[in-house]
Amino acid sequence: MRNDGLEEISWARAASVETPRRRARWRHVNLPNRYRLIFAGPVGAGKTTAVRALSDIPPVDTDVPISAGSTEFGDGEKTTTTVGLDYGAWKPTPEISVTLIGVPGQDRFAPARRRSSTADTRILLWLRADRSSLAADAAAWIPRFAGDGHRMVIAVSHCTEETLLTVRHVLTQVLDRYGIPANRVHAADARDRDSVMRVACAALDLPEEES
Ligand SMILES: Nc1nc2c(ncn2[C@@H]2O[C@H](COP(=O)(O)OP(=O)(O)OP(=O)(O)O)[C@@H](O)[C@H]2O)c(=O)[nH]1
Ligand SMILES: [Mg+2]
Repeated sequence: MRNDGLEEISWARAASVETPRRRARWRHVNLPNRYRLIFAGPVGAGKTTAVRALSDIPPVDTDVPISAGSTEFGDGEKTTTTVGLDYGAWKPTPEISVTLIGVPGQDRFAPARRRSSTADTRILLWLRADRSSLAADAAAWIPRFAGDGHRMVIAVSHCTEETLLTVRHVLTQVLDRYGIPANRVHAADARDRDSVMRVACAALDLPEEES
């Protein structure tokens, strides 16, 4: 139960049962119907790809060819990098609008990153399971959202469900440091809409009373 006496109900659960009574309950608890979902994380983690996969509209991106060639970031498939913001929009239900904002991974484009602590903001931190810098990347990025750890879900690309336990183990120390539960870390393929939707729903479904 919420401490204000209202029954806690997640929008995801409410949306999955499309009955008028459930919708009335969703309105009753007055959850936000507009969200901003920030896609953050290191270069090549999959932020731009994920925004493209999830957006209902043709997304706006600010990608440019990687000047030194994709091998600069150890990924033969990646030929561009984001210098400004990615921008998309997603409506998980008719009542809810989510603005999707991808930020640049490269530090030299850091001025384009946004910090926000508004109640309607959720953060999807993208990491890569196949990077030896996995824990260091998490340690570098989580504090950039200091005070917003409760609004964050971690999506790990290049990660199978089988390797997820190993990834959570590798991240244990840094997660503990910032009080982020291990079950907030999910495997996700940024190229796959359903996969991105699952982690986006997990982020929107974080308990309201913590926000
Ligand atoms: N094999 C595999 N490839 C993936 C997966 N997720 C993303 N990718 C690929 O990884 C690359 C990610 O590139 P981007 O989406 O540009 O990465 P970004 O995080 O926006 O990078 P910057 O904008 O440079 O910070 C793309 O080539 C994707 O196709 C995954 O789960 N498995
Ligand atoms: Mg990008």
